[in-house]
Amino acid sequence: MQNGRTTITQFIIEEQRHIQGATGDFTSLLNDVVTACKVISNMVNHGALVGVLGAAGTENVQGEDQKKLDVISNDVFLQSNEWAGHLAAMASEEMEDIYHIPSQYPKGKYLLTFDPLDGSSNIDVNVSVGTIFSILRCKGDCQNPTADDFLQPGTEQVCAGYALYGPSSMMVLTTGNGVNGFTLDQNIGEFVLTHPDMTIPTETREFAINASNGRFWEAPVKRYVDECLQGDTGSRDNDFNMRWIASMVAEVHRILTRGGIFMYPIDEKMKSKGLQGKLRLMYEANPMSFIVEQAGGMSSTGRERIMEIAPSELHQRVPVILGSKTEVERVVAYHKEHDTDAAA
Ligand code: AHM
Ligand code: MG
Repeated sequence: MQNGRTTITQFIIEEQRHIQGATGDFTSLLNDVVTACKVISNMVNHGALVGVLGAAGTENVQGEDQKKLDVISNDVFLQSNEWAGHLAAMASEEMEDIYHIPSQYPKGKYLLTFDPLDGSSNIDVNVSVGTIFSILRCKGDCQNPTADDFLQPGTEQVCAGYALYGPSSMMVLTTGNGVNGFTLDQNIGEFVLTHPDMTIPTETREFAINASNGRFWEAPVKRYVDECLQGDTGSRDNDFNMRWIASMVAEVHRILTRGGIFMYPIDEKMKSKGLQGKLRLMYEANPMSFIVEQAGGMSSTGRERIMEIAPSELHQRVPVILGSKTEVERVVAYHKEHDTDAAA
């Protein structure tokens, strides 16, 4: 406790006490993840002062230009989590193959996937970015893990979380028992519980989508957005507000705070390139879906629950529609109607 406040360390240890047979392994792993996020937060905060802005001059496995901070954050995550003996392997947006634990360290029973710096197109313009992570159990040979060991549906996640590096740095976590938010107190270097039991309001009048892709959207998405834009002159009888930060962590955090819907749907342009979506299943869509569902929201591709997708590859992409339940249900219903009509 810090002056009557609960630190994230205390919170995690107290949660562990409710789990029969818990060894402290998971608690300790989560502490290392928290440390990595604190280091990244510190670098993001210092920005140009410590020379971390700008392009790295390299591309990641998705063919996207890497920022210096993408590469640095990835290294921080690897170094913070490789040594303690909790992990069998790691996988990241920034690495094509899984990361094997160096032979000098013991291996453990968990798998960690992460996007070390999501929304990194925002770094140089000083807009919020974040880290997303997901923890799975290694169910195969934990001494010799392969990429196949990671290919578990989102329903198997032990824990998911994100760190948001915004006006204040926050950590939001779920272990399947609700969602809790912590704010980094820079003075003591600890995340402190500030947002217990976060829940997403079921109704909302705010949507988030990159409207520049509008001409490529599928009919159900066009229909939903058109109705929002018509406001109180259309069938929704209500005016809607729109936001697009281009940083999924900030977008999801807003939805956890005041409701809303976030969409990065599949569109014709992606299909023509053979892509299944923009966002990645294992370290973006699944952890965010776990958090959103635990906060009473809903998450879907438009056609299926994201967390039930059986992954076929590490860097698989999926359409993402998540947020307040009634709105996501509406978009899913529009997809269903559209697909049924098309089949008929
Ligand atoms: P990144 O992981 O390469 O940063 O990309 C993911 C980000 C999401 O945070 C955000 O929702 C989306 O990409 C923004 O895409 P766009 O630039 O098309 O608006
Ligand atoms: Mg990302």
